[in-house]
Amino acid sequence: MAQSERAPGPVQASYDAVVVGGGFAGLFALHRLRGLGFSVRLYEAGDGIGGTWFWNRYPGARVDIQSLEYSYQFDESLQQEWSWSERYAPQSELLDYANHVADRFNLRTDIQLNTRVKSARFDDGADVWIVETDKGEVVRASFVVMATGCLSSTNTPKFEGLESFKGRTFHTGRWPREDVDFTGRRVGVIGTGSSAIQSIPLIAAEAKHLTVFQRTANYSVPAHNGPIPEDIVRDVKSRYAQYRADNYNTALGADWGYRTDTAMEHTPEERDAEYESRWQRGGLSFYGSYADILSDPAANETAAEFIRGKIRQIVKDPAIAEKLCPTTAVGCKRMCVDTGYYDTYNRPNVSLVDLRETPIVAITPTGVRTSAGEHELDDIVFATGFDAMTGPLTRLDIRGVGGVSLKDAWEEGPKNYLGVSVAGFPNFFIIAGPGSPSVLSNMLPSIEQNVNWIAEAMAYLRQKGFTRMEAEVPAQEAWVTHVNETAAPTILMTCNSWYLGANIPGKPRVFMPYLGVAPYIAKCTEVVANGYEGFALA
Ligand code: NA7
Repeated sequence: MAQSERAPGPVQASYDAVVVGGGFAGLFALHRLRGLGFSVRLYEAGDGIGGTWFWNRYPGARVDIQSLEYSYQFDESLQQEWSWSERYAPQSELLDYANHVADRFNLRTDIQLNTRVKSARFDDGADVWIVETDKGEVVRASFVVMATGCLSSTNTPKFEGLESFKGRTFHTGRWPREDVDFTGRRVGVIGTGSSAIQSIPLIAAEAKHLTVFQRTANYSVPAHNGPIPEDIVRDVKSRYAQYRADNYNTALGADWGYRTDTAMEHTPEERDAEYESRWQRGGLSFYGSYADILSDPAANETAAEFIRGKIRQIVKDPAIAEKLCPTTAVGCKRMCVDTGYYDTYNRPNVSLVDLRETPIVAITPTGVRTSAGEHELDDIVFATGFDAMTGPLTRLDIRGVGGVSLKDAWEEGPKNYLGVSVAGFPNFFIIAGPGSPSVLSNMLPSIEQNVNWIAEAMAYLRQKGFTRMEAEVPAQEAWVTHVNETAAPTILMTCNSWYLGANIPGKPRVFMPYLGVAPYIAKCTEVVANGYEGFALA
């Protein structure tokens, strides 16, 4: 019998909710649901909590949103008392923060580490889920809450000869816990997304030689990272609740000083002055520069050309600078935030291979062979990203009404209502799922909004004596259409991004996140005000 058809063993425990994943989403879901009196079991595959910040330990890994914003807001004393050492906290500090939160709110008693949820099947007669783990445990839960993250299913392209390589290999998203020493080694980094852009300067500083294999050049803006000035900390903390509320009321959910005027109503000099101020400010505030930056290709091109100008100034070899200049629209792929990325190409021990000119033919026992020849390497770092958004969900065997698997239901792309609920999968909720702002926003506040919404829905069901809640098909279809129609007129549709699933061969090309934090929250609020409009409650 195929594994997916095998009946799970006897049920060993029952909970109100099983939460899958112990990153920031899972931790808050556990806390919030427990606070409402629900019994909860949280399963985490890793041997520690922290999710993204547990797995992504590569050199230079840090958040690309300011830490004062990329942090929980649910507890005023937590946000007042915690202090960040840097404007963009490094991975280790984010992991410390996750562990601090787990201890502070006594979460560990309900967290089971080293346990991967394998399958979840809905028992239609009883309105419960039967959840099975890789440790052979079988538990019953009224609700399943997926906190599996957007970028947790790593992607290692199936290069010919991959297994034959005799040196060390790493994936940025599964970095070893112990320090990796690149001293004296010839290292290859494949990929130039955010993980590569953060790690390349540090690997280059250590390695004998670094070869970067670039398929698509990316836009990166300097982080200008460092300690957060005391007056800024004091100011934000003096009005934290309002600051958070103001950010929720924006398009992308972060404090990026959004202008409401358009780029094209200004002269080139005025635009460049604006972009220069964003460049000096650092980080992703570039997104806020003009209202039409993501919608008008001509406006977008002015920002693109500004950044290309910076690359040409920083990188001394004009041929290398040209290869590093992106040709896609700014923001079509998430912009990167770096410390010394472009300048790294001025080092004598760094070379750049443009895979558009000379594609990878194979990985060999001793390196990477492109159409131009062999690059001998001791180590290969795959900074090749993730099967984003849907991968972490569809790789589990999740079966709803009638035994239909989520993988099959989403064969043509993710379909859900508000990002949180899937028709045919009652009492099954997704945090930061496709169809929600998630990766097109500041993840942590978006996670908190989703968790609060789900927790309140569960409390509502309990209060009303309902045992079942699921998205109705027409509401789901309308939402999927709306998500796509919102992205359609923007530049977000114009490149091969992971937002579109285009980085994974064979994945349907569907725009997954929802563009617009403020309208999303308004819609979620409206749905509740109308008695969970679009949901079937029974
Ligand atoms: P990304 O942003 O998905 O970057 C992956 C990189 O790997 C990107 O440059 C890809 O090029 C490259 N890639 C993927 N497959 C291949 C193959 N087959 N050959 C050559 N190059 C390849 O992942 P990251 O981990 O850097 O960042 C993920 C997010 O984390 C980021 O957006 C931030 O939100 C934080 P491509 O662009 O597809 O041509």
